[in-house]
Amino acid sequence: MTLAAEKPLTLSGHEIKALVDTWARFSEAPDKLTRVFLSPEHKACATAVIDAMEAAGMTARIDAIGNVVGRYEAAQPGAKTLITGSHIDTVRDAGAYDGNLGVALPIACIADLHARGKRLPFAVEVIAFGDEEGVRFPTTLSGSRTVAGSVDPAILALQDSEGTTLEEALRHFGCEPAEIAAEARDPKDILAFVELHIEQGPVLESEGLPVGVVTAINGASRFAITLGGMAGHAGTVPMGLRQDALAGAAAMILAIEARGQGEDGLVATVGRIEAAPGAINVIPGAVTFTLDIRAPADEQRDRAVAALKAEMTTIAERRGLDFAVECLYTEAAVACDPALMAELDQAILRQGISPLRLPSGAGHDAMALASLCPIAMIFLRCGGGISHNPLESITGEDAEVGARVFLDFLEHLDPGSLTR
Ligand code: HGY
Ligand code: MN
Ligand code: MN
Repeated sequence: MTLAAEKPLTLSGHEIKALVDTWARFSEAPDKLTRVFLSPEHKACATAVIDAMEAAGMTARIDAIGNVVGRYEAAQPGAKTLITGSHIDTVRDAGAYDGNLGVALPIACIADLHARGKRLPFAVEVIAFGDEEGVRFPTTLSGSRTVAGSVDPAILALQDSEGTTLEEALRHFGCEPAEIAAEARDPKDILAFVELHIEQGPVLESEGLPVGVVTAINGASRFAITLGGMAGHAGTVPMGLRQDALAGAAAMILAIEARGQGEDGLVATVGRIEAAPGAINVIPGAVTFTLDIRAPADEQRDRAVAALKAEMTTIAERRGLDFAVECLYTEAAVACDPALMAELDQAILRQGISPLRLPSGAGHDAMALASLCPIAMIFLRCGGGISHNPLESITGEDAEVGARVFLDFLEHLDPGSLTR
């Protein structure tokens, strides 16, 4: 189903939710939603997003890094551009609304403007970023960093688990990597980046509010930790003579958990672990596991990383294990722009809702755009605060409130009122 441009969008939240639900069918598996960067399902979803953008009166294209870029021109040529959007790649066995709602909802708002023949004093770009989750390649935010002009060309050589490089995947997707640098926006042309995203936490639901205004986004670092021990016979090697890489990893994982539990605001997660050779009767000789660590303040996160590296080194030495830590990604905490937050407060108040301010524990493409322009985020309530889980849910009613707030924000925004 695409948004019907001939039937002006009534800002139906149910239509927005239904659009996201149709995109959820583009998955690598029929029984769960998994859509990784530059996959066939990413391409299929990108095509459906283009259809929705064009039905809403926008021009749309796939850029050199695989983002979908929809554009709704301003009333006057030469005006600045406000960028919005979010990501359409997902984690494994994902919920449907993480990222994707932040693409469908602005498209619905543009469709409403288009149906009324209304143009704004600025252009609007809705971008469906292709790589926010960083599931396929050991990097992330490559789409938003490309737009911000901060992407590292070295990522082209990164390989996925099949050995395909990001460059090969881009070419297969129909992109020309040599054109990535030219996708960087000129800061003087950009007004702001405003992202709508589900909260992925329980605060709005506990406050009985459909939307909220984000104050800041926690910084995050991701690591791959590799342990080398000695594979051996499970029946013959005495416990005291083992160099068991998996038991060593277990000790480290408990130390990671204890550090996160011991500090307010700090969160630390081991999301993936692989042990080799992986036979029931063989002492694991090699283990790789991931660490995702976040905090509101960068110095708190850096202190925790340094302390954990020291603890894991001690554990490795005590157990006779080789130990290596590779940083895959790090992104500083970013603050949202006060002038934009105030505008969003007003838009929410005009809908008769009290504007709650809240931080984001989750990372977002907005972190990467913060180096280009002022950023802000609107959070939408999600059921039980559940996310990164197929039980993730929203209501059509809340989607409609989100669309009314975002459209109101767009129609009241005076480009001259924004600093920077
Ligand atoms: O990990 C995150 O916070 C985001 O979902 N990529
Ligand atoms: Mn996510
Ligand atoms: Mn997300």
